[in-house]
Amino acid sequence: MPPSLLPVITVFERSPDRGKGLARDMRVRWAFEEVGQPYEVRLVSFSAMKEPAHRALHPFGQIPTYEEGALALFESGAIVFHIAERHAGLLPADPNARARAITWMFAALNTIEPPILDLQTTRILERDKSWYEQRLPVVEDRIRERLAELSDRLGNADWLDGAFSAGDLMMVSVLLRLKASRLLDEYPNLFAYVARGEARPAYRRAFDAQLAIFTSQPSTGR
Ligand code: GTB
Repeated sequence: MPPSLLPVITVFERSPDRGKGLARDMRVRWAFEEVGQPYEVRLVSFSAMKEPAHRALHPFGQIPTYEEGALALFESGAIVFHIAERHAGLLPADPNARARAITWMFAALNTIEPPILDLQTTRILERDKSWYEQRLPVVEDRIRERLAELSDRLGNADWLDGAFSAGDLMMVSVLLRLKASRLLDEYPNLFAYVARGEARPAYRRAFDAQLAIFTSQPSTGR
């Protein structure tokens, strides 16, 4: 096949979340949709992800990756940042406001996402441990601490720093993982913030595109 003229991202051939939009290609799709950049997807299986051809793109054998011409990127944060830098719409023109929006991207990935991932790891991998019931509330309280701080900062604002930016895109993407846990419900302004993100037409288009992959596949009986 000739190389694509459009950016190409890799996504799960069969996402374990069954189309709930929780895999990290979702934030990249959303960024493309916000800036109006068409893109293509290449589906990869779990086994193909660990093959040398995919590892040449992604050293850790994961999705998403991004390819455009001679450029290959991995890490959803770096990919969203790249898209936001190359197109108008996700980062403010004012240098200070731009730096603050980028700061929120880092805050989402480095400060808010880690305790949320910790909760998921605990729930999935540690459920059978004797100390699971003691550990779970500790992990949840660590998340609550961060959510309370974020909630205080957001206050009554629609977005974290003025107009919607890549910082909000990343923060909403990270918080969405909490939807199933009900932790988000404890912070009504954060709950509404996430709902505002999900209501954006660009988010809806991205969500529908990833869901279409799941619904177009024959049922595996899972
Ligand atoms: N830091 C990297 C980034 O931000 O891009 C992390 C990339 C990553 O964890 N990718 C995951 C992956 O490829 C998919 S998103 N995993 C396969 C592997 O490591 O072998 C993580 C994910 C997986 C499943 C669900 N789910 O089922 O809900 C949600 C999110």
